[in-house]
Amino acid sequence: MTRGEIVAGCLAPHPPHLVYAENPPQNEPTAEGGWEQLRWGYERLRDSLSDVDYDVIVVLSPHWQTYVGTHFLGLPHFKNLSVDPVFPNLFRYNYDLNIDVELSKQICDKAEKAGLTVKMMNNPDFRIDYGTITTGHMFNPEWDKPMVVISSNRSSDYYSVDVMQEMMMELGKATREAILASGKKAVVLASNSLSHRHFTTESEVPEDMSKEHITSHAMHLWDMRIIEYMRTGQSQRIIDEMPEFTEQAIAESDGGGFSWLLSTLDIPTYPAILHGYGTIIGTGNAIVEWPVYKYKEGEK
Ligand code: 2X7
Ligand code: FE2
Repeated sequence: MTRGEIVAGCLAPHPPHLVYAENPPQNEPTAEGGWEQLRWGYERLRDSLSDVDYDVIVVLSPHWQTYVGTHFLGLPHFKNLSVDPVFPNLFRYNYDLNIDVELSKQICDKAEKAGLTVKMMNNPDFRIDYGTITTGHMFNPEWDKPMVVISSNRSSDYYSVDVMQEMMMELGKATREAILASGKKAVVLASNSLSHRHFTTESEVPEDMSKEHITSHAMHLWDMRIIEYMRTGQSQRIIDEMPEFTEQAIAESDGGGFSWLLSTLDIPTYPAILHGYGTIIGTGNAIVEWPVYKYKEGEK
């Protein structure tokens, strides 16, 4: 069997506002646009990968929160209505999602062998979280590729960011090994914002962009620092500073996706492509691609 490959890795944030502003037929509420900088960023990401061949999308979402180990969606098909618990006025999305159960199981088994606590999620009525769906929609609005969906084990809440990161580095290695052994080509997505301090009230018109800005200068400085590391191939510095970043910027990296992503990519030293940056209710969001396909990962 030919060796599998990770063809690209991306930071692909999931504020439901992005889907709301796109007005797709699957979402019930309608908007007058908004958050264009980020939506154009997703357009550039999709365009950048349009000629890259891959079989499966692997995503880790911080809004599927599991406290005992890491879980994997384990049935071939999920179809239902997903409502954002905080923004039901913006996100009521009818999803129809296919899972690559074979690869999910292979990653789950590798992670278990590495000593992590894992579980396949086989409840057909399980409601898929809005993080998975928003990232899934913005990355691939056609929904024409199967996915592997990985939960966020809340070890940063239960222990600390350092413990979370150690576990996510192991999960990243297991994910990578399973993909290479599978013979499949995968894109890996960490679904998370950067700085995550948000406003506590919503403006009357949610898409009123005159109200949108970062919550504080400190959050801006952290976001720019991390973006600069990504753009200059300094992933190890991100890993080293992750505990401080996560705590001081209240960053959504607390869910583990960012550490997991860098680990699946073997801590890349080449520059990532920044496709867009913008704020959503004050949080910082970057759409970033690590173009592994340019570096012939499969031949390593
Ligand atoms: O889940 C989110 C988020 N991460 C950032 C901003 C707004 C809403 O939802
Ligand atoms: Fe979020």
